[in-house]
Amino acid sequence: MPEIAPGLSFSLLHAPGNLFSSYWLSCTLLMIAAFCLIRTFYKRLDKNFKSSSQTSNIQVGSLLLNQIQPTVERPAPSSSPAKKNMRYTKNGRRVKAKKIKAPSTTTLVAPPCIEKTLQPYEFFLVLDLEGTCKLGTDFNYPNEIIEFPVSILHWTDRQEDGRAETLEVLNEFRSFVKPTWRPTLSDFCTELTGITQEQVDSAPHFLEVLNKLEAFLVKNGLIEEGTKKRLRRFCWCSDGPWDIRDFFVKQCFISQVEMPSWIQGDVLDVRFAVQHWVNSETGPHTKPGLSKISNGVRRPSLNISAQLKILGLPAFEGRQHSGIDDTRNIAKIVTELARRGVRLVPNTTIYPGRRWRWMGKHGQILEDCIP
Ligand SMILES: *[C@@H]1O[C@H](CO)[C@@H](O)[C@H](O)[C@H]1NC(C)=O
Ligand SMILES: CC(=O)N[C@H]1CO[C@H](CO)[C@@H](O)[C@@H]1O
Repeated sequence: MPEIAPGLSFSLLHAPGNLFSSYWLSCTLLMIAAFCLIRTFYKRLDKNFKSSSQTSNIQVGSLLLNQIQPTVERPAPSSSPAKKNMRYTKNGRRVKAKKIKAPSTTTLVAPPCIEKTLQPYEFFLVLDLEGTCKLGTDFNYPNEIIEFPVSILHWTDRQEDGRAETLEVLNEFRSFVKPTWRPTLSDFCTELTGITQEQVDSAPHFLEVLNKLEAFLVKNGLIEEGTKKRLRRFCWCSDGPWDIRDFFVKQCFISQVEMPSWIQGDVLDVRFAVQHWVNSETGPHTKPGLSKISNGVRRPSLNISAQLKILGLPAFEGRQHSGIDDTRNIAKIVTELARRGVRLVPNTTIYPGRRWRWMGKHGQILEDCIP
């Protein structure tokens, strides 16, 4: 039969009533119906597959995010508390930071930040000076430096583009210093700092300590021998602004020496940086440490112990107000800030020419003007 080949329209038009044609018509109709059914079925299947593959993509994405995060060892700046807890436990740290509440507006869809922070400085010189003091005196007193510790921190993973996150102690310097104006320590001072009269009596004077420190910086490749110019980009760090801004500037006046160029410049007040980090994590309305007004600037009052605690680090190691122990604990705080992706740059201006009322001529201390 030649009618077979032309198909449906031919048989409908030309073969009504014909038994054979009606057989083919039913067959064709059945086939069309079957085709339509199969097509609809596959369309549904395809739709389901597409939508399910989309959700599985999301799951894979978040799984990947969770898997990447701990191995990268650095939280996204606005990461969720869940991610943070995971990191702390992985690093075996106490999960103290639970106290820092993430703002309620934090969304879970924060993009993963796996890039290390750009760190413009190569080295960090942490120092925590101890000075003579009397009960009831403040930072306006002519304090003389009695302990001078410095801890050098350097990056172990700084890339060529300046990105880094891991700091390590490179070297330490420590010397006691013999005071000249008031060579006898008060009981209060010894109790506070743990520094004994014998320790300062047998210590070199400030100028000699400066020379030793200079030699130490030369040995570590930070300054040039002779010219004393900076060879590397380093930043001085201290807990609060007092060490260099007050103690060091006063001591230079008393010892009648110019402030060395290698210690001039802005410094990183670690306490201020920690407070800044806390505010950025919790929002500006929750301040764990009350701010104090100092020199017209709002300064946080978080002591070293409180900073360690808020960063989820182990408790203070050593003796509080011992210069070297304070320095080592501050170094840990700086290291932790770096690990958390804080850009470590100076945040405090130092004026080498700062003067106090008791400063007379040629390093003379005017006793009548001491507060
Ligand atoms: C540090 O601050 C905390 C809380 O503000 C306080 O309890 C503690 O006594 C302080 N420690 C020192 C050594 O001043
Ligand atoms: C002098 C200086 O560098 N100050 C900076 C201290 O840190 C705050 C907060 O990061 C900056 O805004 C200041 O410019």
